[in-house]
Amino acid sequence: MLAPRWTTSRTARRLDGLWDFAFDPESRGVAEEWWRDVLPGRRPMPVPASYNDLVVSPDEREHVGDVWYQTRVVRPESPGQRTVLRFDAATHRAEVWVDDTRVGDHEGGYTPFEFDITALVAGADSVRVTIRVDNRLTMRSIPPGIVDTYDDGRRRQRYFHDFYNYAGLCRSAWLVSTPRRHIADITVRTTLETGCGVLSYEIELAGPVPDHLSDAESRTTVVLRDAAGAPVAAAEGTSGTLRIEGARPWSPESPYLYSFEARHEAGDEHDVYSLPVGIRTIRVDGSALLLNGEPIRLRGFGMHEDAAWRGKGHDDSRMVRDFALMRWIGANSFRTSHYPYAEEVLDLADRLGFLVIDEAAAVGLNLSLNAERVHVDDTRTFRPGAVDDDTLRVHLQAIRELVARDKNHPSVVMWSVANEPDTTEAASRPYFSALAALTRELDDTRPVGFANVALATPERDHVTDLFDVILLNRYFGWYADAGDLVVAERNLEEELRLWARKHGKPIIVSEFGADAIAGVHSLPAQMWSEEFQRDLVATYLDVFARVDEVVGEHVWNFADFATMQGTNRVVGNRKGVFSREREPKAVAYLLRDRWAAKSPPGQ
Ligand code: BDP
Repeated sequence: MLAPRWTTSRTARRLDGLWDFAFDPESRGVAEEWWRDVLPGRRPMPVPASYNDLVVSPDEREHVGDVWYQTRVVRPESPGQRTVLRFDAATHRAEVWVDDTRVGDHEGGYTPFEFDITALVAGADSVRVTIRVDNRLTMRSIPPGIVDTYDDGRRRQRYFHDFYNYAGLCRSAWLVSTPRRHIADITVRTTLETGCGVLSYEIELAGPVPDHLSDAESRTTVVLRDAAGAPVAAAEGTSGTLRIEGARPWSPESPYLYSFEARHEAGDEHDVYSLPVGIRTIRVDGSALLLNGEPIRLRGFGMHEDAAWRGKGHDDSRMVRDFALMRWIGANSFRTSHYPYAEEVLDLADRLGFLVIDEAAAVGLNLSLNAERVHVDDTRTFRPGAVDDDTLRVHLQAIRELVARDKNHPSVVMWSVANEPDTTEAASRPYFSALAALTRELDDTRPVGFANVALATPERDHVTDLFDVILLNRYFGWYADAGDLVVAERNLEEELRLWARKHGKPIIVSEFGADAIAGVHSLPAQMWSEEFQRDLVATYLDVFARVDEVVGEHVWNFADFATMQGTNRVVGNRKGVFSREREPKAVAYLLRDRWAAKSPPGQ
């Protein structure tokens, strides 16, 4: 799915700003057809932003169910073109109307969706756009959750993951116009042969072919330009291969981007779309991970889209600060834990040379892990009524949408299909076989993995052999061996060596860390202090340096973040190397000492 871009044939207008907004605590909006008029009790709400921290009533913050957004959109400048209404995300599902017409719906809170509204905007100066956004998580959503309804009708949302269920229109909305016959999708794949970059492409066209058009009058051409805009290769046709002699490969040291320009001409009409492209390869060889044929080591973080007030609302300022801090500390990589991030984040990762593990929003497929927090009588996860074939269908669709959106980003070097599922259950195997098979079918150029939970040790796990890399989330010294770094060090090393022996695949420790309240100090180091967090991270890095199969270290987490309230969280999760305000804790200086010397020059 192509990101909205202005080109000579297209416009892409952000509809961001203050929209009208209303809570619908009694779920009356659909029956009362709220899309037909101004929203009852409307109030202003910014887009993009999560609404939760912008309200002051606890009931509204913890609202479970529908909210409604509405705005008026002036019709596009270019009549006669195709007009598309697009949402970069609506968390977690949405239904959309233009004036009185329902245009469609979408499931899943972190991937884009769009509707062709050409017929609805023709002839009108402006239209009313209304969107119902539902934040409920159920056993049929990704991520899963449970909604309880009390006798008085109040609802409570429970979920199995450790970040706050921020909701709403957290990313941009767009009005896009394109020619009717248009470029609907582009897929590029790159390889490197000695001294030569090879780029294969496929272009999907859609829309009506103008009347009486001969084949000769309809043509598709592509040009690859270097960073200075000079053409370096060209071809004709909707699919083909470009060879680029002396190509500059994309890497963290040199994130060189070409521009792939596709042009389709159909009689008098033409459509142009331009895509940044990095030429690189990524593959697993034994227990090594190779970028452009050379072993690469990932240094960085699991992260969250999270900040005060905006919640998960995309914010270029926060994003730029986050990347600046990652560069300062010497990181070259991050995981989009635990959902696809705004595509702007991947665009910037492409430009700055970060290696991204791109994760589907399948976090919390594990009913036993949080049993004390989210009680369920039967803690088996993979069974009818819990995570079952219906959940799998939603999960597979989430992966289709993830790959469709992100397949062309050079920064994306790996897919993660889930975080901490209960793979100790034999019943998880068919479920994970289906995920691995689909992901490979959609994209055979990137390794596929999932983040393994501590309880699914090499002896107990049922699925790791289905994947290319081993991603491990480990908390020795914190949830296990609490406070004892001597024992933690031993247990960590022993387990890593077991994984290495059993599978002979690259290992990325995709989470490790400790909570530290910024400003709390202790000597000798004790849990929750900045010193303990620093010492625990140092211990892990020492172990990783001794185990050859470890090719990646992602500290949990980049910054403190909001979670559900509870006795094990002190106003959120405090495992950030940076505070929620993005200021460094002591561990940040340790990481900078260990990492920055290894990071690319100029970063
Ligand atoms: C892991 C989860 C992550 C949590 C982290 C923690 O993958 O989402 O935030 O532990 O407990 O289980 O801090």
